[in-house]
Amino acid sequence: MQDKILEFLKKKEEYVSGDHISHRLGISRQALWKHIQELKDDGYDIIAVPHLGYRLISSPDRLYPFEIRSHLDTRFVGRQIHYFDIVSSTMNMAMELAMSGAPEGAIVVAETQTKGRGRLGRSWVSPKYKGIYVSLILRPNIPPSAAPLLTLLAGVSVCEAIKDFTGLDAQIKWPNDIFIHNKKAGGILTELNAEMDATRFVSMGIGLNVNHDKKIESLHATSLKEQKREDVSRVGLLQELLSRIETNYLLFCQPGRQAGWQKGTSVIIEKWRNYSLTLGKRVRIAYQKTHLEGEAVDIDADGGLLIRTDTGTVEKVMSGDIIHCR
Ligand code: BT5
Repeated sequence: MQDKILEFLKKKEEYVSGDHISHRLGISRQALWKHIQELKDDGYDIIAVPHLGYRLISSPDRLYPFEIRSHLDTRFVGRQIHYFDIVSSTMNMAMELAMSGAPEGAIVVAETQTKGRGRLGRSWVSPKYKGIYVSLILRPNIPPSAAPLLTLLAGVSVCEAIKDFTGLDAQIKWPNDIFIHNKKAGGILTELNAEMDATRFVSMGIGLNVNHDKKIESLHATSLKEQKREDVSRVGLLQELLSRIETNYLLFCQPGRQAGWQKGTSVIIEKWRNYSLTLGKRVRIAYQKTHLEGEAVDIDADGGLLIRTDTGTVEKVMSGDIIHCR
């Protein structure tokens, strides 16, 4: 009901009569008044003037499902939204929901996380109302070995959304870091639930520093606000991101086609190369007890990074942390 009331109030920048709203929504004026109080408690600045009605002065920057849904142009991504003011990690929630049958495209979004996580048990700093912390449930028809490609897909989608929505140039440090001007602004965590050769579901987690204004703990990090020198609408950016993910996912999976994902891969990889901060750089990587150093020359069809070492051999790494040497 609150979303319907907001629709009325957002349509006009003037007073809307309470009679009109309650009549159109088929509720009593008292019930309308109660809903308006709830909206005010949620941070909406609404004024009420006798004989004139209600007027929306401003909306809070909150990731409320009805805010995300309004103007969302996707078919299935973000159509089911699980919203939390506070959560341990959106990844845990997404895993639970996926296990109990949540549909493809469902998202878990939170205003803050107490145990936001990165790879290998590392933590993700998630200050309240400042960032985007979201996990998406996907059920792609791909073998588990193709899952790293979804991390690339998420990276491309994040860069596209940032460019479109803010004009900023974001880049991807292989495999999962989003950088702006050589500082980390976001990260991607892909977790999957799979059998031997079939993927049951994937939880695609994305953390983005949006309106952080102070130094982000002691990290070498940045935020979109710091780069843009103004606040960025988290709702608007998230809508753009969900839309980009859906478009890229449909390109990647090409539903209905046998092994369609193999054809879609090249499109995603081509896009990824354009956003790469890593390719062409000299890199060092610790990977399964081996240390490799060389030039990052390309990524291959399954998302692995190809490194040409000083002896001229090309080695492929599938995961790990890389250091850009220069
Ligand atoms: C990542 O891991 O970069 C993936 C982060 C994914 C976070 C999202 S938020 C929504 C969803 N729910 C979750 O619980 N997680 C996902 P990794 O490459 O392992 O990098 C982790 C490292 O990044 C940490 O060890 C810190 O050094 C650094 N870091 C932590 N928080 C940061 C932040 N807010 N901004 C920049 N760097 C950060």
